[in-house]
Amino acid sequence: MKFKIAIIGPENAGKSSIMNALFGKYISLVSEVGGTTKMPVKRYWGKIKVSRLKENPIFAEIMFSDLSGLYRGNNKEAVLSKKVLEETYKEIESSDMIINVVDATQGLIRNFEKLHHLLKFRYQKPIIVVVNKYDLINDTVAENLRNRIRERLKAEPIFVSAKTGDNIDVLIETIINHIRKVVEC
Ligand SMILES: Nc1nc2c(ncn2[C@@H]2O[C@H](COP(=O)(O)OP(=O)(O)OP(=O)(O)O)[C@@H](O)[C@H]2O)c(=O)[nH]1
Ligand SMILES: [Mg+2]
Repeated sequence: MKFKIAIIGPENAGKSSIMNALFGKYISLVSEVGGTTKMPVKRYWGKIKVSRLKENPIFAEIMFSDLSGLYRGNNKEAVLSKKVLEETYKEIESSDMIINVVDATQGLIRNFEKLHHLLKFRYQKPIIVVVNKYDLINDTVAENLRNRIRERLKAEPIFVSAKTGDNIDVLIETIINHIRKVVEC
């Protein structure tokens, strides 16, 4: 079975950097300028065994899709061209799971709070919340952000740094556990 994971988040949050960290190689263009990723960058990651039955093994073939930043800060104006926006939404809709990336230096953005709820409740998408750029914030800011995400999104965030590689192993483990849970139920 195929299993597609979409990486969403605001412009410049480090979505492509996370994609590259997950693959351990430079797949998706990274730059300090917002709006770098245009069309979805889709790659096959690998397969994992999702059924424990020896006589009937089932494998999930995992694809990641790194998407364009949907918003710039709290700006509600569309920052994408119609074609890019359509492709981005198509990817989100057809995905089996979402990674919602929060930029640690920006905090939780209202637009993404709404999108998170829409995807979770209307589209029934399992979502992993990742706070990136962990290396740029101190413990107090991290604790406040963790509490805010728990309260607003009812989710337990994973703090990572795509730049230093900090906690990317935890993210990979969480992704795999989530896939097993989604597939098994
Ligand atoms: N300090 C730090 N910088 C990071 C981290 N992750 C990404 N960056 C930097 O943040 C900037 C944006 O990174 P990208 O990976 O291109 O971000 P993106 O979300 O894909 O951006 P768009 O495609 O433009 O929406 C780059 O300058 C990265 O080097 C991180 O964990 N820590
Ligand atoms: Mg990008």
